[in-house]
Amino acid sequence: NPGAVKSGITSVHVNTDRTQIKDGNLYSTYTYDNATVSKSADGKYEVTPTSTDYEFKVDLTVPKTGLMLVGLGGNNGTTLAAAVAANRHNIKFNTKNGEIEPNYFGSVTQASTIKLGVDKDGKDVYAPFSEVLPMLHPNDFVLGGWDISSLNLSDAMKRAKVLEYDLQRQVAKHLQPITPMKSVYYPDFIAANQGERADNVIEGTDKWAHVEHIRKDIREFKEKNGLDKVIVLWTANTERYANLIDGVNDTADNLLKSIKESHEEIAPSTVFAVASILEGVPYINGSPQNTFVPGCIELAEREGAYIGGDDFKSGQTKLKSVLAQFLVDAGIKPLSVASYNHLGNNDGFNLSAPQQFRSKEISKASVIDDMIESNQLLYNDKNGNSVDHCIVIKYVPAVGDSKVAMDEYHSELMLGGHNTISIHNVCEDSLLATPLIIDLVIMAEFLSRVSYKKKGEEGDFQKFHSVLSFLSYWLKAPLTRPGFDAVNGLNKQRAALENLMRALIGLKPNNDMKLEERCL
Ligand code: NAI
Ligand code: DG6
Repeated sequence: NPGAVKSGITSVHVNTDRTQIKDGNLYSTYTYDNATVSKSADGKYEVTPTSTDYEFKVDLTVPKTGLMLVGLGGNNGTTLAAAVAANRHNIKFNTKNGEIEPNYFGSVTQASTIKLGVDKDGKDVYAPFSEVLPMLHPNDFVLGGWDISSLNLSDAMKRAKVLEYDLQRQVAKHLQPITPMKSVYYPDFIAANQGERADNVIEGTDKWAHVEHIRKDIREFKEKNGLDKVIVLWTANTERYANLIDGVNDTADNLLKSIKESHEEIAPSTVFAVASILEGVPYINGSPQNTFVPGCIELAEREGAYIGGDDFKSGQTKLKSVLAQFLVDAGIKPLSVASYNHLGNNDGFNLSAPQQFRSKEISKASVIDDMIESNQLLYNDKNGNSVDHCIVIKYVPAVGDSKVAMDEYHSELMLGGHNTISIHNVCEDSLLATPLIIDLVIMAEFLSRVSYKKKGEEGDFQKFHSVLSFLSYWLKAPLTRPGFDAVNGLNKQRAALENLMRALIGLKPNNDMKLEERCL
């Protein structure tokens, strides 16, 4: 059957002549329907439907993949290591509420479903996200990485104070043998209060030597573990923004030159990004700083390497990217969004310094920009075209990893009325963020196995653009291909992912018109 996606590979089998399996690859044809629109001065819309035929190719072989975390010994790094150990070894643990079985709740790829279609009675049928096409499983991650703190992962997990004691006790033996490699530390980029844990740093001040050092670490890790692929992900402290300076970090060549001159505006995270790009390894930024200066994006494009960022979208901002979208799409006009946070983990300690807070403030604030722009009936020159958006983060050690987020959405209703929504959200920070790391890695690896060509065009299949904006769902300030705007709304981000998966197995975009019910 030419439409067989599974072939013993996944449990989803599509009966279609739009797909074909050949030489370990799944080929599909897909018609991308859209419309180009122009708006005339008198407010009329001229809409022209467009259709482009694509061919997609998915390499069905899931490679043995290494995940190298920068910030391995932090709260997210150790929580990820413990979650993988618990799931891999099926470690059950006791809490005051009884026994808990390990799982990956909070991960889209591991714990959510995709609608495939309807059954014979018109009822929706869903399949696990991970069953649509062959994907990496987190239990198979080969984990390693770097930290400026030398603690082994078992002791680092205890320091993080995230996990239940009985779980810590049982996973300790799996984490204890893992010790982070020495890392790049330029004290000026993270809060001064982090200095006390920096006992595991690469010597010297030659930044190009640091790039070479990290490249060697990646190569050796790959070789030692017999890996087909490596993905590097930054989950280290939030850095301050690097100043964007013409001639320093504006182009790929200038960036490389500046690293060779050990310029002071080259951040550790950019050293890691450049090392990964030069090794052809995908690099994902889970923090808000501007690692991807223009020269770094250009370098990734030039080398054909994948990058994704910025800043995990875990709790408060994820909710904002649903709620603000809902309000604007409902024709209700948010006038102000005031977002307060307090947290007591090391991330909060680092963010208590003004420059690091500023990086976070920028990424948290950008999330409603595209929603405002989508509705000119609510936002315009006459009635006001901005939202008072206020971000506050305070360090309160007592609450530890249980970040408290309080949000107030104050909106304008019909005839001068007002609606105020107040939200109090306690996010167990690292337990929310860690599944995002899992998804980002699994999807980055998956996307790197997809290629396409426009139907009828000569030449080989091409890879997606270097900036993997399909990852936006998990990121607060999605990095986009230069010249394109970010999509922040969570539902749109999710729809893009689902529809891509569907396209690859020969299905059209999701359709919720429910004509089975509504037409006789
Ligand atoms: P953490 O402070 O517990 O861990 C960060 C780790 O990075 C520490 O172990 C630190 O020693 C290490 N580190 C700092 N500079 C380094 C360098 N140059 N090289 C290698 N290691 C370095 O922080 P956590 O909670 O794990 O968060 C990590 C990052 O993820 C932070 O930037 C945070 O803002 C970001 N983030 C976290 C979210 C969450 O919900 N936990 C959500 C969104 C973003
Ligand atoms: C305080 O805001 C600490 C941050 O690192 C957040 O925990 C993180 O950025 C997650 O933010 P959000 O807004 O997605 O919950």
